Amino acid sequence: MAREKAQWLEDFDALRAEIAAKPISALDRGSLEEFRVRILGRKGWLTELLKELKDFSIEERRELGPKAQDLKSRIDSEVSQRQKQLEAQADQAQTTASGLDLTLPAFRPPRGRLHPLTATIDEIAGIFLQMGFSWAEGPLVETDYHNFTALNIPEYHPARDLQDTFYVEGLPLLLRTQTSPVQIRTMESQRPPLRIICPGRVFRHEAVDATHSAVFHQVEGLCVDKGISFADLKGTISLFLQKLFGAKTRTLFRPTYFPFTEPSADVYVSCVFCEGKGCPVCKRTGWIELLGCGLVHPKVLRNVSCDPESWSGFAFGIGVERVAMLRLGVSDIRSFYENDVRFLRQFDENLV
Ligand code: 2U9
Repeated sequence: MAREKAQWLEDFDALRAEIAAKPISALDRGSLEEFRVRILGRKGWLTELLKELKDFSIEERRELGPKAQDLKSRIDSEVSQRQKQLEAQADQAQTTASGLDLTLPAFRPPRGRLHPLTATIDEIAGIFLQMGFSWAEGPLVETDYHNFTALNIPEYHPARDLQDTFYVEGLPLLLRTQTSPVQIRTMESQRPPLRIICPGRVFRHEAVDATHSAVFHQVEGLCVDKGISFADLKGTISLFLQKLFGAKTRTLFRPTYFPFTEPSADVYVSCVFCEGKGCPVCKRTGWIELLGCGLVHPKVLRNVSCDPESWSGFAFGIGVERVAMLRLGVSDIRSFYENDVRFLRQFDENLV
């Protein structure tokens, strides 16, 4: 046994000497793999030495075991370290050979932006949200009741005519012609006081031209509370228009007729281009018509079980495309829907 131990130690020292003479960190790819198999493989030098330990006495195993294990873990770690180092060197060499320069600055990704109509909706809505209104939404496909009847639009009203409304074939449904049904639905589920704005898409069977589109956008608003008067409506709308077009903007309320409001008004702003002096945009009148509004008709309040003796409210509606066209100097409404990036890119600075 003593001779075997001497033999074991001789082999062990020879292995250590080999590593000392040619460190693992200096081996190339081929000789590293050859070394790994020869030393650590199933029939490898060190593997055999470790296997042989079982034939030694307990004392000898205590003496030789830790020596062999120490050397094995040192070799294991040095081999894998060298493998990683060689792989990294090979990657680097491949990158250099391919001419790829990883130090070059990256391409700047193209920046997205909001569509000018979305940005206009957000701006209009933002002003009302600041005043305490909440954003409400509803379905695009509506019932005749929510779109017309509840809003006091009588059966014979021309807005119901096939020429103005898209009806869903075979169903008692239609594409909403205004966002007012959202207000009706909100009042059906919520008791006043309430202040909501309803931005969204609406549909009208229109002949399309530079100022008309069969699909367009509105922001409508509704405020219902105790003691709401025309003064609240004028104050809210005037402040809104000043925030949208600047503090110098003057407003003009001219009586008109809507079935859902009484009294009703068309609202004009002093021309943003000539400040009211008269120019081609305002057709030399100094005023631009921008929105409609009024006090909610008592019949409409009754339709949503709201007693007009206790509650009153004002409502308004504004066309988003019209505001965007005026502010951005767009002369053809169709440009908003064509998705031509040359058109859309013009508004990078203005809107986002
Ligand atoms: C309820 C009661 C009343 C909404 C209103 C207008 C006046 C109006 C137009 C503006 C330009 C439509 O896009 S447009 O062509 N809208 O003039 N809309 S008052 O009145 C309501 C709404 C809901 C319950």
